[in-house]
Amino acid sequence: MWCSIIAVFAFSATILVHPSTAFTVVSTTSKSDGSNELDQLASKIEQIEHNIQTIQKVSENQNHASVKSRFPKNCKEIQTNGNTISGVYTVQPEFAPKPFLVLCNMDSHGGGWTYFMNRFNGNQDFFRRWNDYKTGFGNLNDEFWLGLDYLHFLTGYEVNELLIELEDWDSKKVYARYDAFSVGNEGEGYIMRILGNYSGTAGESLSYHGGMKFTTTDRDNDLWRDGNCAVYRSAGWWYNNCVGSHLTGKYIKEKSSADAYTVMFWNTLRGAYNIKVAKMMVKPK
Ligand SMILES: [Ca+2]
Repeated sequence: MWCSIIAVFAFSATILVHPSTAFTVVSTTSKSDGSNELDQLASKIEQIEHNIQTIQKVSENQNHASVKSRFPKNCKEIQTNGNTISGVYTVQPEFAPKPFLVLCNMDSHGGGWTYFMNRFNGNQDFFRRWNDYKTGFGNLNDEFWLGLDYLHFLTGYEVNELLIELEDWDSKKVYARYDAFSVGNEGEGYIMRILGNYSGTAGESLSYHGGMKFTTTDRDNDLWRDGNCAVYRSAGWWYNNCVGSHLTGKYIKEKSSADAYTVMFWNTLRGAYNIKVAKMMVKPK
């Protein structure tokens, strides 16, 4: 207890030398001459907490001010700038700390879509842990998951639309479009905090996952009390209790009769049976 208070005080002393911020001075010397010592300590701690909050705000503002990127924010801006060829580009959303590569779809539904998942051949194993889903995996020229941090930077500060393109093993191609989509940050469990109205030909199979946090085998954020849906269904997803669609599910390279809810499926397309292609993309409204 005392050690921790002393440590906080030491931090406050560091804060006080910051030249550009006006903090209330907090003495680091302690007195032992009265019954109000605890009150004084409480008051000092309160002031220190205020100072810490102030410096965090200053730091945030400085970070935001410094993110003036020369890169487009997303594929829509790339398209607006005159690039109409689908492919890999560099983007930097407004609050992203650094630029990163994305795959842009400039052809479907007006173009300007930024992929965050592309699956069509089973080359990537999607049965992965939290950190892989956070940072991304795969290859932008092949199968990939862009990463939840990037998805948050793309959708967390302006509402996007979501486009899902699917194909089953009879070469039937369908799509699902949602007119609003936003994903929270890691501290929020990458919650799918907004999922708007559906339109399309695939049928509505995602709303069951709206409002859910992301779950992996090593991070159980689902609503299933007795277990972890990621362990049970062998992937990472915005599991509820557990699945209404499962586009990160196991890839089976042939038309299969398997019905184990572990495969890549979209319920209103082929029930819980495996499909061949799944692409997920976002674009600011
Ligand atoms: Ca659970």
